Amino acid sequence: SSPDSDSSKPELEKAGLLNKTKISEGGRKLRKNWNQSWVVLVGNSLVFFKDPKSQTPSSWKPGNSRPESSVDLRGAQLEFADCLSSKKNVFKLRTVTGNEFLLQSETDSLVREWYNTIQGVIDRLERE
Ligand code: I3P
Repeated sequence: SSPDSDSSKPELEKAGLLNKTKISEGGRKLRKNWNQSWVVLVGNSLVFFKDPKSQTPSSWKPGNSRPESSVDLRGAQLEFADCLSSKKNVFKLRTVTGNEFLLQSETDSLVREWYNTIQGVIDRLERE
């Protein structure tokens, strides 16, 4: 292992439940399909898992659950986007590849925390 193996170990920044829908794929608009997602911010990525509560108790165990998808935050853009939904507390995440996601929760403070934490990672990656 390298001397800097500590700094190369992805850091878990945040994890929790958010409502999520993908609205574009490579710049092409998609039909919304809101679902609750278990969201994990680790290293340079935002990783989405299916909502554990929507699965049978035996099928979901931490660590043996495969991500549904994963987003590289390098060069990504965030903006609050209440105008893009009838829901409140919505923000949009756009990747360099032109994929766009809306993320939302009924809890204002939780959404602000997620927004700020993700923006912090985007800013860190820009400085690297
Ligand atoms: C969509 C669904 C979404 C809604 C979307 C509707 O209808 O109601 O929840 O987005 O609004 O088109 P359908 O189920 O028939 O696809 P919001 O909840 O974010 O408002 P939109 O078309 O104005 O984006």
